[in-house]
Amino acid sequence: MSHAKLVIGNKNYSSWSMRPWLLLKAFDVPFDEINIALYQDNTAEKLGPYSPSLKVPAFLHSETTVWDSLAICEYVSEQLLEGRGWPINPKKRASARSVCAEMHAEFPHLKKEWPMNCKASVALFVSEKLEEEIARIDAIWSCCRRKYGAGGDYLFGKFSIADCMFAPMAICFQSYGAKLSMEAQRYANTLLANPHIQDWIKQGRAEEESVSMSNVSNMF
Ligand SMILES: N[C@@H](CCC(=O)N[C@@H](CS)C(=O)NCC(=O)O)C(=O)O
Repeated sequence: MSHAKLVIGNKNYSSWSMRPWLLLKAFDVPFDEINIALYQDNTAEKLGPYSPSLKVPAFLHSETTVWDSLAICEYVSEQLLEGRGWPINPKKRASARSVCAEMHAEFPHLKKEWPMNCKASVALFVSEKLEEEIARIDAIWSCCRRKYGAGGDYLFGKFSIADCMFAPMAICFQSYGAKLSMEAQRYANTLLANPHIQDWIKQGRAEEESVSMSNVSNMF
C-alpha cells in the first residue's frame, strides 16, 4: 500500500503544519511529506489538487482527504493509531480534547502578534491582551501537568495530540522570551528537548524562503 501523504507549508512558519507532522513522527507512522512554500505566486495552484481549503496541512490516506490540523490528528489517531493519540482515561481524554479545541479556536492575539518563526530570537512587545493569553496557556500547562501528568513528562503524562497542539507555542515562547511559571517552563523545556520538535526547528531554520510579517500573522 502506498504511504499516506502529509501536505505541509514552510517549516519555519507553519505552526498548523507542524502539529499533525509531529503526531505522525512521534508515533512512527510512515508518510510522504509534500512541501509547498506558502505565499508564492503559484501556491494556490500547487495546493489545489490536495487541499479543499487551499490551506495546509492536508492529509491523504487511501481514498480519504482530511484537512485542518485538529481533524487530521483525530483521523490519524482513529484510523492509524487505534486511538493512542489521546489519553486512554476518559476524564483525561475529555480535558485533552478541551485544551486542544481551545488552542485551535482561541488566542487571537498570540496568533497574530507572536507568530511562529523558528529563526526568530527577539524580545517583542507584550500587549495586555497578549499577556492574558500567555497566562491562560501557562495555566493550562501547569494545571494539566499537576492533575494529569503522572506517568510521563508531557501534558497528560504520555505524549499525546495535546502536545502536538501546544508544541509551536513552546517555540514562540522561546523566540520572543515569554515569562512563564516554573511548572509551565519545565513543560516547555520538555517539548523543546523532544527530538522530533528539534528536527522540525532545524529544518525550519535551514529554509531559505521568507514570508512578510503581515502574511506570517495570518498563518498561525
Ligand atoms: N484551521 C486550520 C488553519 C490552517 C492555516 O491557516 N494554514 C496556514 C499555514 S500555517 C495556511 O495555509 N495559510 C495560507 C493561506 O492562508 O493562504 C488548521 O488548523 O489546519
